[in-house]
Amino acid sequence: MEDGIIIKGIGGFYEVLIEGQLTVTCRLRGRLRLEGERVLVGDRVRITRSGQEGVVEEILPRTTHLQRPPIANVNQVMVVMAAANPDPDLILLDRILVHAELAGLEAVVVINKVDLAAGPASSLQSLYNKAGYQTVAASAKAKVGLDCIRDKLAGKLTTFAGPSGVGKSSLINALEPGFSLQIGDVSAKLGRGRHTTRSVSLLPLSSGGLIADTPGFSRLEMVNTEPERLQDLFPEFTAYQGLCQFRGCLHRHEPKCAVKQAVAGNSIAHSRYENYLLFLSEIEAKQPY
Ligand SMILES: Nc1nc2c(ncn2[C@@H]2O[C@H](COP(=O)(O)OP(=O)(O)O)[C@@H](O)[C@H]2O)c(=O)[nH]1
Ligand SMILES: [Mg+2]
Ligand SMILES: [Zn+2]
Repeated sequence: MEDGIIIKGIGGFYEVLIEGQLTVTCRLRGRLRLEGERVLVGDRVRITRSGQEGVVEEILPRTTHLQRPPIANVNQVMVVMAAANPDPDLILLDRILVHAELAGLEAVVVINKVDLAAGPASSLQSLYNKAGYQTVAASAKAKVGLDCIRDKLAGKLTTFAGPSGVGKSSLINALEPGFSLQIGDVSAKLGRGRHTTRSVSLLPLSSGGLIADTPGFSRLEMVNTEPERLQDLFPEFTAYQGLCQFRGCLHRHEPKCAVKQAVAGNSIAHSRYENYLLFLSEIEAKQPY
């Protein structure tokens, strides 16, 4: 038997990548079909094969399971914002990062279109470096930062996220000759129907790593978590854990709050703190009492 990873599924057939380069078209062993086992793109599987055709004998345990789009074993998200055109949406960026933290994914913040606005790109980079995230300044157009992105993709299964128009498809296309994701306004070019029926597949990079060809976290409601746990999803807050006067401090109106002091002293970015307060109120509004 050989180990592989499912990169595409169409009508009962699965494309399985083995050794990172060879693709084998597989059916499911009847037993798996009967058990109604749902196979996802990203699943690690054990196959038997003759030549280019094979049979999936076993689905290995999943480490993660992304719901929308459905992908197994994603371990990283690249959150893309543009330095300009469109202007960066820090509320959405922080919201995606909170989802990534809760899902246990590594996150990389990519600031694309650095060719349009180098200054704003570098301020965003330092803001997110300070918050504890890896960042890349990139330009799909000027071919900047692509080696750095390839390095961070190697050995991982990555989903891209971010608003439309920031250059996600352009960046993915620029990474590898042969990739050809649609650039520009997809809903205008294809119409809604066709866009929504498309299934997700994984693109293997010759430099190593797999990329989901549709953005992860497509509908972002605030995560379901306890108000007290939201602070754990802001990595730069953890240094102040236990330093506030009140045990169970939510860092809002409480006096002698170490987090608020850190914000006043610019050790925590104001925008990150403001977004923390926003998400906290959203989570509280969802509580059943
Ligand atoms: N100036 C500039 N424009 C870019 C860059 N990357 C993408 N674009 C343009 O931004 C628009 C949206 O790109 P697209 O890849 O479709 O964005 P997506 O919606 O995030 O997938 C297109 O017109 C691209 O040509 C870049 O690095 N610099
Ligand atoms: Mg796109
Ligand atoms: Zn506090």
